[in-house]
Amino acid sequence: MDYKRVLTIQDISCFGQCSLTVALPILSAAGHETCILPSAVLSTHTAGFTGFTVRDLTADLPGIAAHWQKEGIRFDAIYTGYLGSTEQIEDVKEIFRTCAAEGCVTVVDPAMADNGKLYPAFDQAYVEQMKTLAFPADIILPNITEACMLTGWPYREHYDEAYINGLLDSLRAKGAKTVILTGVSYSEDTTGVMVMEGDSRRYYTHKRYPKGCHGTGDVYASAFVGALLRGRSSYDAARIAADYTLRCMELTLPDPNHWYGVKFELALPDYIRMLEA
Ligand code: PXL
Repeated sequence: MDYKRVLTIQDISCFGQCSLTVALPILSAAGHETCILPSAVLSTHTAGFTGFTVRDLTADLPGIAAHWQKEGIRFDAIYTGYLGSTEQIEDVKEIFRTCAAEGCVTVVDPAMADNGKLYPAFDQAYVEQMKTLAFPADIILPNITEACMLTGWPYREHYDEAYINGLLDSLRAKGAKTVILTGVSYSEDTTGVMVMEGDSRRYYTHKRYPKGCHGTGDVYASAFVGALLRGRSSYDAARIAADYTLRCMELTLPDPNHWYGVKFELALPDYIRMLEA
């Protein structure tokens, strides 16, 4: 099996099962050498907790990148998620330029918003900077809210296929290459992902739970990157990531105390089986 080296840049939420604490184990389970660059350290994630601590690591990024360059360290893929500051995005772009191995795939999850709203730490300046990271990337994985913020397309809670096609056209017009648009639902009991690659658009639809879970965007993106680096097509990787994320939700939803994340560890054996099928 090919042994790929992937760098993932996102925060460490010490408690809460999101960002690096899910990306590292999922990418490792997929069989990849997984290197991390923490964008910030938080006591918990910001969705549902109050009074969390945040240490922004923006000042550390240039030194880390310079050391890697000196050591000749290069990555086959670079995958970004929740970042620590607007200013940090320039450093991340520099890392894309200087630490990419030949044929490196860049994947940006513009993790900044959901349900029509920005996460508490971010503002419009962050959105503007995120556009400069996301549009040149090989693959982006926005949800509908993030895609609207990146394009200026009006956010709607209720929509139809024409609306989603307009949103995808708008992403394409701004320069997006491959787009995995998550959380696209046309009925009460189904949801799915739209995979746009050039002129091709394919929809993978699956069961929808009445209630969502925190952290599933990060679980999804990590499982997608893991499968992609195993040589799967974007559509296949999007499908495997969806099936794995659903399994994580199925194992979590019966436990009302586990509101802050998903029990993704319990489903890792299923994920590995999906990658081997
Ligand atoms: O799951 C996305 C995410 C990552 N990191 C932090 C967050 C969130 C979502 O709220 O707060 C710190």
